Amino acid sequence: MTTIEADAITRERKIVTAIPGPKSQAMHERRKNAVSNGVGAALPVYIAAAHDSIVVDIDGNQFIDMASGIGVTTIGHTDPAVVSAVQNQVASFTHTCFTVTPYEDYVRVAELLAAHTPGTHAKKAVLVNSGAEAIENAIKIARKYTGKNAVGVLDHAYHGRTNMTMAMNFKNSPYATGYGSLGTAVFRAPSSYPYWDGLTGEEAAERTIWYFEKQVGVDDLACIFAEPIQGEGGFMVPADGYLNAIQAWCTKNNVVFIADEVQSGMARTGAYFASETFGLVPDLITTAKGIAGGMPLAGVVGRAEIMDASHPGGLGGTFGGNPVSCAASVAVFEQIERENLLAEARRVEKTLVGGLLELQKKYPFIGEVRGKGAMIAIELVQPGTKTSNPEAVTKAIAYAFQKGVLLLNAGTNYNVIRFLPSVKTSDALLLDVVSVLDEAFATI
Ligand code: PLZ
Repeated sequence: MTTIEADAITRERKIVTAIPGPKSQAMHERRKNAVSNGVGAALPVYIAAAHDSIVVDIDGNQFIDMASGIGVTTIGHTDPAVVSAVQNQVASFTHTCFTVTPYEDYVRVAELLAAHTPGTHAKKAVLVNSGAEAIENAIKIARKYTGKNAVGVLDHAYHGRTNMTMAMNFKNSPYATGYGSLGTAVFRAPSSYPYWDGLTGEEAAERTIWYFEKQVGVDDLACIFAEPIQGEGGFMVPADGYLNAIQAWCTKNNVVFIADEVQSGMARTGAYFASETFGLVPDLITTAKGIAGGMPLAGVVGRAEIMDASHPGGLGGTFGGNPVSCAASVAVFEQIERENLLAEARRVEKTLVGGLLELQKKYPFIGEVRGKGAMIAIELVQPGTKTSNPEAVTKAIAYAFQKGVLLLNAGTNYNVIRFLPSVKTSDALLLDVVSVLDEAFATI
């Protein structure tokens, strides 16, 4: 293994070999003999080190990271406070299982989640290992509380790859194809996609509610999941009032309103949770990704009476709320306050959206620039239409990769380029990314 110290990494992209370089190519060959073909490889350069917004591969190439491991390293790679919290905790103890012999940092993370999610009501939390596991638990919690079974989800949603969450994703392919029978009692309704449907929030909510009323009915519907800003679906910001109307309908009908903030949460959108930016107070929030600075941690947090409907022993697991992950998470919360990172996310939005709107004037295939904070996307279309242009997305991402920028696609039609930088990415690096995209688009 190559070791590179964080302070040896300069704040720039730097390409010194072909991409992927010879060492990465050799590693990829080795991988093919050892790692399941089912595991994807979007940008196959093998990583040696990372700091802030720069990732270094084993060939010595430096990339500006607009992916952040799919929106995880929100406060930057190897943040010194996170590194030292993890190092101290590893040296102290790494595991006891919280349901056997507990420890303070699990409790501290639950307190911090309660304090930083919308609403002043009493809240409680459970910690688990992954976003999908948080969703699975939120379903159990909502079913137990309401005594009802059905789960409502929205078009373009992504909730995970476990048995139940596979059934909740909008796209069957690639997530569920051939994997057998899916979790049951999942019902799907159209969402709010202003660029496509042109509906007001009120109109879109009326349509969503009509679907749930007709397909399920409030007597059977336990909960509705909504990503406040959809992640894999393409960063659609719903029309004003849409989510609020759904939430109000849920409250009236004893349906648990669950905000899946796995991708949109933890300072990403300029608030701790994106729900806050819409004036939403979800009954439950599922959280993961950015919550622990890259350490695996996820959770469900919400109304105490809903969380407490579960009997002792009904929730939990061996690794849930691992002490090292919890120590990292406490450090992330502290860094957000200390370094004023909610404001930094809003700065990222200003710089990135400003740059992308300039590109939109030049390139007629940029249909829409959208998002909040450091969760920004552009939807690419055939000029003069709203027809998806996945070829342009693929080309631009491949070009940027060659030049030292890591970008991910999104969108049901793979029609979106998304930007998920660390909120601490400098304006200079963000504008450099925009200039690389400018070059990329010029070739299309
Ligand atoms: N809910 C809203 O964004 C994870 C993974 C996509 P896990 N999305 C990124 C991929 O290609 O693997 C996600 C999400 C939302 C749930 C999940 C699932 O979280 O931690 O990946 O299980």
